[in-house]
Amino acid sequence: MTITPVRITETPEWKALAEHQRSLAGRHLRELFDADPARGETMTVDAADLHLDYSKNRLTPETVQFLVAVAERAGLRERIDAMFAGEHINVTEDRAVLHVALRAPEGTRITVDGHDVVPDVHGILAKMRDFSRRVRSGDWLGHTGRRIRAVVNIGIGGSDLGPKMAYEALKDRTDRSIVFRFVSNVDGSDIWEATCDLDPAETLFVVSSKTFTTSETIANATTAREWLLAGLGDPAAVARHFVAVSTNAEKVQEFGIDLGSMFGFWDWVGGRYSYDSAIGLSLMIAIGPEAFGEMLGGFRAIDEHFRDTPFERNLPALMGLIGVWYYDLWGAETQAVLPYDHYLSWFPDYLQQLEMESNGKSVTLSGEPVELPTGPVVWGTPGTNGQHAYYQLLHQGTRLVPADFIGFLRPHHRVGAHHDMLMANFLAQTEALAFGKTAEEVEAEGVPPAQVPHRTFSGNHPTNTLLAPALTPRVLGELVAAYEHRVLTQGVIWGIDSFDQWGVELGKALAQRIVPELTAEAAPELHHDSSTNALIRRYRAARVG
Ligand code: G6Q
Repeated sequence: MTITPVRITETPEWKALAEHQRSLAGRHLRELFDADPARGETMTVDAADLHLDYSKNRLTPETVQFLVAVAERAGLRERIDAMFAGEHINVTEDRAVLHVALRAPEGTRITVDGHDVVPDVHGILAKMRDFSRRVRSGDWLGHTGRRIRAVVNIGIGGSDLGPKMAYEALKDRTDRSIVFRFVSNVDGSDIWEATCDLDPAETLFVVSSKTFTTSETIANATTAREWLLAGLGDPAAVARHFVAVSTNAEKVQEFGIDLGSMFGFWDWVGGRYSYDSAIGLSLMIAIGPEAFGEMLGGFRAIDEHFRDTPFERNLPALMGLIGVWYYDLWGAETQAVLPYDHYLSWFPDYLQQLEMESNGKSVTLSGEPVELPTGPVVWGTPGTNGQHAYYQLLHQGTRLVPADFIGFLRPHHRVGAHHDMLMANFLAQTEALAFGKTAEEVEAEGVPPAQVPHRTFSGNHPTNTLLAPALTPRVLGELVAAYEHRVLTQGVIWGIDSFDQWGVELGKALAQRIVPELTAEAAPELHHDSSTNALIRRYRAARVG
């Protein structure tokens, strides 16, 4: 498929948006709220269980019209339709992009190159459900007849961050009689820590790798197999203690895992868009098939909202467009994501990959340099910890940092008054960021004049507030889908391929070349730059062989 991206900055829609931005540049959020006291109620949008309040942003209803015009001009509607139709919108890899098919209900028809993929999706889901139930109920036993008490997911990048984030997010729904661990790093400390207190007779490894060639994952899986065999002593044990999630049956078999224990998926699922595929197998074992199904329902609700709702009221599209507004017209370089739920501690890391690997691109679909700054640096940690660490910069620093605040009406646990305190902080922060505290207000408090500048808060710091009833499996699915579609929205405006990741290749290739240079008996001839050569020599001199 050839997609010729629109040179968006040359369009009248973009020029009108830029002109409009100049007219708003000097206006403070205080003025915008004074001018329209209802904006806190009107500048909101609901999608399934998600409520987005975008009123504390440097924009007016007119801004939304300008942004929507840009989205339409960039072809967002057509690209959404092409994605749902299974067209090869991942142009550089010539692949369909169909994570939406992973949550399509049975009976829907979504074709890729003429083949309906929905029955395949449901076939694998049924196999996952059956296996998860067997492990959870104790029907699936280890080689020596013992129950499985530990599940270790081995994967990296998209085959790790999604299941790990979702496992943490839904921890209160997990089966506490089984320990879950996630190993990704090729640093041996990771697999060591994950296995050092486990009993091989009760441990199940889920090797998750789309390609089954990723060196970190294969190294960790090989070490795990050695650990298992050292403990159980019988190669036949692998069949009860290893399952694979992959698209590469040949490599899975080569590793020694029976195809009956392989859970497949497809090349039209990108790694960072894959945890609702079989890559979520360890998550399904943890939370159970019913909760996993609820989560898929949440994804689906936002997919349908994104596909069917006009952009003015389309939550993921608006989030995407508001991001473009700040990164490209106000010079913001980062995006903070600040969840006020302890269980979402891995959510910013997960989004980091989703957004930065997808939209960290500098050429367009047709290979031209991009016209605008693309994906921001995404970062964050759960509140309120951040408040006592880096929020100082958000309140009084010199940088513009748009922030998404994510909160929930109901807590997981009734632990004293904690939830009220948490949510009071959540609400106070966006209020303080938007409205600040003027020098006059500070003076009126009797603060000595020399201290007034230090204790003044300029305000005018933009935030989105995302509120949902509670962090349930369904709501997690909704949240993730909203961010997935935010990414597509921005990628379309920038005219880039949000679904490839060529940027990770160079480092991988160089590492392959360097491994033998570190391990060779005789000092190898080195042909790197002088810095890399010297560092290799230093490592070799101290290497523990
Ligand atoms: C994600 C990327 C990348 C990938 C890992 C693991 O979109 O493609 O993070 O998920 O490199 O790849 P495998 O699943 O093939 O091991």
